[in-house]
Amino acid sequence: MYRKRAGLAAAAVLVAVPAAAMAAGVAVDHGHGPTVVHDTTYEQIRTQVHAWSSDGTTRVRLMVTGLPAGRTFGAHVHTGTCGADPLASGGHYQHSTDPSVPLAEREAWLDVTSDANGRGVATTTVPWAFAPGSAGSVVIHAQPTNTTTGAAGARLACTSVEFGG
Ligand SMILES: [Cu+2]
Repeated sequence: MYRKRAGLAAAAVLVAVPAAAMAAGVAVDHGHGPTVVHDTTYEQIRTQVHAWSSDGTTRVRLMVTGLPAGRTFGAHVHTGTCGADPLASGGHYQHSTDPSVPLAEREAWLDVTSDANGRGVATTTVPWAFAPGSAGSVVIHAQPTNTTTGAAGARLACTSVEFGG
């Protein structure tokens, strides 16, 4: 009995996860932005990104305010962090490059539709966790995502998020 409790305590110290996250068994990542706006038409937008991972499943939520009303914008998790160059955020994060798996299942897409007040929320759940250091931002694009190619037009704004800790 005593030995078992001691072992658990040692494991908790080694992992060094914050107590609140340990209790829920969930890792949480945040981003508030946008970090960089690439199109000055969108300078008034505000973004929040939250990601929760547990047991190999990850849920990502993008909240945006200040958008033009009633439009859908493509949005994805990208590999790099945001920079002045719109391409600094890199390509789409791909958990797998297996072409037999649909793109939408191996990338994290967060296409967001604005309401009459210019607010939008998008949530996606994927059956994997981000590899630490391999996903660094959420990019909002000018067009809805083409589900075959993943393309979504110009990069409007970028929010840096350290996915996977
Ligand atoms: Cu994208």
